[in-house]
Amino acid sequence: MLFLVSKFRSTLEILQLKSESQLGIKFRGFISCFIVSDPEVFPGGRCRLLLLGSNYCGKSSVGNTIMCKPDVFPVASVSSGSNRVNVNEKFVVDHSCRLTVVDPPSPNNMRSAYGVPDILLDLNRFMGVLHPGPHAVLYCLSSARRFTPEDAQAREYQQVKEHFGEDLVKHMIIVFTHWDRMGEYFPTPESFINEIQRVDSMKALLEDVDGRYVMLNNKADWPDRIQQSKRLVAEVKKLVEKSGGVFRWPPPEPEDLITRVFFELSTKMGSGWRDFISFLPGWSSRERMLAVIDQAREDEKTVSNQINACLIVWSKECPNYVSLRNILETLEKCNMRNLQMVLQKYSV
Ligand SMILES: Nc1nc2c(ncn2[C@@H]2O[C@H](COP(=O)(O)OP(=O)(O)OP(=O)(O)O)[C@@H](O)[C@H]2O)c(=O)[nH]1
Ligand SMILES: [Mg+2]
Repeated sequence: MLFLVSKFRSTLEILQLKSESQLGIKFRGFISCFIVSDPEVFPGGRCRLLLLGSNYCGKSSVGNTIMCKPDVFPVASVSSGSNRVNVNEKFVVDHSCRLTVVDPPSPNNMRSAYGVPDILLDLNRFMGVLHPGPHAVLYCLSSARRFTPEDAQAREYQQVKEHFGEDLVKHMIIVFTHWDRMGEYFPTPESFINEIQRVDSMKALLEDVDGRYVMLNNKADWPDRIQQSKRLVAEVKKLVEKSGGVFRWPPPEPEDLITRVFFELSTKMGSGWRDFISFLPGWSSRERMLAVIDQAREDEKTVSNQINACLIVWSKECPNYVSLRNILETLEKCNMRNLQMVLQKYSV
């Protein structure tokens, strides 16, 4: 019976999965959904993880280990690295929860693939999949590479940190891959950690994350990899308990700014406002969005008040989508150039 209930709930959740257009992204990976159970493990029985790290350090392999399954994420070959963001969501029996994992290419690969000036710009679009934010950011480092201050791994870590801000490290666990290769040189993980801490950048990195790290051997046999995965997810759980939440990205806007922006929108927007409300990202379903508009039209006499009422419901229901950037993008979609220009002054 319990099984059926969870299956039914999961089906509803599948129906509620936001469409591509709502998320404003194109999945290049694939999403598969299974049954949700044991909501005690993570709130809602879901755990969202973001993999980050340098080119070819083992991110996708870590993704497979966490999912307890081969080929969930494509592992790079010597000649071809990944240059696209892969997303996978599935119920993992071994963890009794549904895992959503985003596996992007390294910042350097993204730059060459997309040619964007901001190397991490593209990743921002994918953060919506992890809404309302990842429970943990698994920063992967290959333990088999040299650790020097000039090393690309240390440099890219700094870039990522600068991009996402200090809050990121509070939700970060360092995952050292290729532990099978280092085992013969270091009898214990601690001895390895002691050694790499002699490099200042590594010492600083481990201090940043409050000493949270795990060693992974992605070449082990599957029973072993499943055990490693369980240890990793247990670390994530500990982190969530300690940090008390998720890493919110984009960071919430200051409340007064949003109040002023809402005021501008509701007083200056005329016809076409319903399109604008419908294009705002984050609505759980089209039906829900239409119901909010209908309710506002019933309750409020003026268009200005109707817009304001919808915006308030939106900000309550979709707090992680409330950003000036999302509002400007929605105005762009609705061809509301004048209002876009009015609001540009807030995006200093
Ligand atoms: N020996 C060993 N090899 C590993 C381990 N983890 C990953 N590899 C190998 O390292 C190579 C790169 O692994 P990927 O998982 O594709 O690395 P990636 O970071 O996703 O690569 P990009 O997406 O191209 O940046 C592959 O040949 C893997 O088989 C590990 O723990 N031990
Ligand atoms: Mg990869």
